[in-house]
Amino acid sequence: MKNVRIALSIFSVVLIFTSCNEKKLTEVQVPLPEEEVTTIQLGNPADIIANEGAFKMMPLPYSYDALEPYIDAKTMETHYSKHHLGYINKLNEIVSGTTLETLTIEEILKSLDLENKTLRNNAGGYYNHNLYLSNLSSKGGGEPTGSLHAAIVKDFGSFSDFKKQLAETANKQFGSGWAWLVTDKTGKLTTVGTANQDNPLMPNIGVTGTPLLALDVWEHAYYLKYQNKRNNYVEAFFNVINWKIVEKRYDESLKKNQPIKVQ
Ligand code: MN3
Repeated sequence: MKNVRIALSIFSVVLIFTSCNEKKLTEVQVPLPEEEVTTIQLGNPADIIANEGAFKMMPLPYSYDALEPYIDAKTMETHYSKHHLGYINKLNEIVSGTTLETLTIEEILKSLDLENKTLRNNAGGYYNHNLYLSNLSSKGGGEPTGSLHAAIVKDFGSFSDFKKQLAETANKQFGSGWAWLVTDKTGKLTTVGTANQDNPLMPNIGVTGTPLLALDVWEHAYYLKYQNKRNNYVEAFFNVINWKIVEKRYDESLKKNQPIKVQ
């Protein structure tokens, strides 16, 4: 028993000694996990070149991130450098060595045989994206001026009624397609929708007119940022419309058709 007591005493002394010699703990800051890196490496639109052929890439008149926050940079990059490039390359393949090579894209579309599905999709895709991409600007939005504004008020009632109508056309387009502002030969404006890569220049698709403004409602145009909320993308689109270009297109169409003067 005595031995046990001695052993316990020695043990206690050792414990006290050990605890006295323990290094004093100091409080340290545990670093928080680093914030997720959100910087995306973007390419340069000027590096995107179509394969040799009759049709070339339209230079993008702004950077991929210019339309943020309304249209995100990654969507713009994929749209221009993958989808648009794909349509041009296929179109060049189709027209290569044929009489179509010498025609403008508008001439190809106006004389299109709808049964020629590959040409229909790729000629449409090329033309539609040129119009859509050139319709946009970081300094866009607001309302048009001049004869286009007067025509919008005359034909829709007001700019806000026009906006509502184009948004409705875009939102009700089932599946992939486009919403358009078009003018007829008299200068009258309407909005129309088309499926897939069809457009109002194609014969016998049920809508006609000279396209002035194109709104891409394929999922690839908005899904990364807006997922299923197409209406939010459509609403955002109005903030980046380059009305100067649309006005110019409208005035040119008036001259070409010598229409009734729009008051
Ligand atoms: Mn598209």
